[in-house]
Amino acid sequence: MSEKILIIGAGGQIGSELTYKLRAIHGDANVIASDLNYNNLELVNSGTFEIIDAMDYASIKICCEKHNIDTIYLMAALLSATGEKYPMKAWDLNMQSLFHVLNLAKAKAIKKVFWPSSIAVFGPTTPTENTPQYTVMEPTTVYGITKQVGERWCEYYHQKYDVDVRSLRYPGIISWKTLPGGGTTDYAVEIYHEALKNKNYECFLTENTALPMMYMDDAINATVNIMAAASDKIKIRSSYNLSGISFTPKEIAESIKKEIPEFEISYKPDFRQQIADSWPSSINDTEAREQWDWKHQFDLDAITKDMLTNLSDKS
Ligand code: AKB
Repeated sequence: MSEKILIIGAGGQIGSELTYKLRAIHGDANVIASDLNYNNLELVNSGTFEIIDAMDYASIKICCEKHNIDTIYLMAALLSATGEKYPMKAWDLNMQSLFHVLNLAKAKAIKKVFWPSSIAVFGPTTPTENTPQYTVMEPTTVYGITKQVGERWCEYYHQKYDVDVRSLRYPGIISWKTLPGGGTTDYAVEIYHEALKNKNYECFLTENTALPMMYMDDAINATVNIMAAASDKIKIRSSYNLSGISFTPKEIAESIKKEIPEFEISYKPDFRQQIADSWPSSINDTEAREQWDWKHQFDLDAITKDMLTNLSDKS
C-alpha cells in the first residue's frame, strides 16, 4: 500500500515544491498539503488541501485520522530574520509544532517524520570553513536556538521512543517557484528577480559574505532520498549536515553578469549581516554522502541559468 503523506507548511518556499515532487512520486491522492491559509493558490488548486495551524495538536491529529496519514513533513517555521523580530513567536511555533508531530509519532498515530533543521544551528564559535557534522554549536539567533533544541529532541524521541524521525540541516535554498520569506539567505533569490526586473540589486549583506547555499532541486532530492533510505542507513537522528555550494554576493553577481552584462549590485548591510556573520561559510557533509549516498548536482552558473530561464518564462 502506498505511503500517505501530510505536509504541514506546504505553502512555503520548500513545502510547495516538496508537495509537487511527492505527488509525482506517490500519486496526488496520497499527498495532502496543508497550511494556515489559502495564500498559495497554485498549490491549493493542485490537489487535496487542508487548513492546519501547526501549533494546534488537535487539527493535526484530526487531519491524520481523516486521511490515514503515516508520514508527516513538518515544513512550517519562522526563519532567522523574522525570528529576530518576533522571538517568542518563533520559539512557540518552531517548538510546539515539532512536539505535536513527535508526540503523534510516539503515540504510533503516524510512522515517520521529516523535520528540517538549518545551518543556523551553528554560531560564531563554530569553525567557519568546512564545518563538520560534530562541532561547537552556540547559535545566536532564536531560529538557530529552536533548530538546535529541536535536533536534541528529535534524537531523544528516536532513542527513547523509537520514533523514525529524519532531518537535514538545510543551507540557503535558491528557487523560482515560490518566494522565500523571512530568511537571511533570501538575498540569493531576490537578486535574480531584481536582475530581470530592474537590472540592479541592493544587497543587505556585504560583498564578501560567503554562505552555504543549494538549488531547490538538490534540496528536494536530498529530502526525498533521506526519507526513502532504509532505516539502518540513517545513523544520525539529530540532523545531517548538507552541502551544495558556497558563494558570496559578489560571486553571485558575477555569475548573473555572464547572462545579463548590464546587471549592477550595490551593498547596504542591515541587521541580517550579523546573523550571516554568525553562520559557517561552507559545510562538510561527509556523513550524508557516505551513509545514504547524498550528492548535489547544481553549481552556481547552472543555478543562475536555470533561475533566469524559469523566472523569464514565468513573467
Ligand atoms: C534562513 O536564512 O533563515 C534560512 C536558513 C538558512 O535556514 N534560509
